[in-house]
Amino acid sequence: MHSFQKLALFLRPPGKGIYVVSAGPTTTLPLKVLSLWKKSFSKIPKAKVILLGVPSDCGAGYLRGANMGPLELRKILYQNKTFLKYIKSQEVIDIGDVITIPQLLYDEMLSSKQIQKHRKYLYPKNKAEKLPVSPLSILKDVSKIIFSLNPKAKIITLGGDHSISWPIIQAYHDHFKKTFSILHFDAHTDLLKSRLGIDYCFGTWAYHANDLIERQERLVQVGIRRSGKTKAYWEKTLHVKQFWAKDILKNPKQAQEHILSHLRSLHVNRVYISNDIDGTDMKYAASTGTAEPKGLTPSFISELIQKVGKEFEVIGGDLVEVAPPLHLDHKGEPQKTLSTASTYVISIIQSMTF
Ligand SMILES: [Mn+2]
Repeated sequence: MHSFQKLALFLRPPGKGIYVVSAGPTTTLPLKVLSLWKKSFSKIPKAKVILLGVPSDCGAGYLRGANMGPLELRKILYQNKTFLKYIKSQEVIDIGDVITIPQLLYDEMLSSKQIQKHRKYLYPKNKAEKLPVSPLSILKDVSKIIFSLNPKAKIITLGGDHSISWPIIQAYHDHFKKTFSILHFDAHTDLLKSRLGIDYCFGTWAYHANDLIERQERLVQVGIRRSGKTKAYWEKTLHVKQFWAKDILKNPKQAQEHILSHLRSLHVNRVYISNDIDGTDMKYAASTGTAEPKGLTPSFISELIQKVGKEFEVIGGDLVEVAPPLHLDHKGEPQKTLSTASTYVISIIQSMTF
């Protein structure tokens, strides 16, 4: 099957990726966005940055809602002048959402009989083809298709919970076989090997990514403040590099320099940026599954992303764990979280286009 045919099966219009049976989200994006999407696949070979939504929160903790991230974030982005400039110039194209059956995570969790059942719904005309059915598995294939159509493309993904970073990182690694580091903003380490028997979820993706990039302090975690183990434990046992929030807050400018000089010391030019919104202090972003106080400021994170973009090649990035239905008892939410998150999306796009 041709790449474009596959994309047409794997993707849905922006904000419409959640596979619903009857009632779905009551609001949608402007028709203009949907008509742009129709032409977007043909523009993949020449685009600089490819925006992709993954409305999946099946890999999250017990508070869900990150599956609404791609739709609600785009509502803000498509009103932002800087973002619209990128879209108009076609430097950034929006190829829509990965089709997501909300109860599924990745195909290895399913029996072949069960996979076959889902194929009947997802791909009624192509049900005999061995196509993936779960959001993480589809995302991996979509990433591979994008890299083969355009090896220079940089994918920015709107999550979804943090598990969505794993298939993109894995696809990049498998396709290019090149060394890269990961700049990871988060309140948590996400370094469990497995959680409740699940290998790939919001609490484990970083463990596997760290192994994939061969450790050596190439996984750089920034903003950590809720962990059952110490910084020394993680750094010693898993050879990651961590910058905890409490140390950063003492002198943010100096911390930025320390993080940049660590990245330089790796002698790896390529950086993937994974931005969990809970790395940010909950004052600015409470609409997320595991919001934490005493975190980083949005300006610290945006500035660092931009500085990294000026010095390194940002090969891909994501913004995850934005859960608009959560913590609405916090004043100004979810607007505050969405506006903070949209600033990050634009910073990541800028870092990819310098
Ligand atoms: Mn995370």
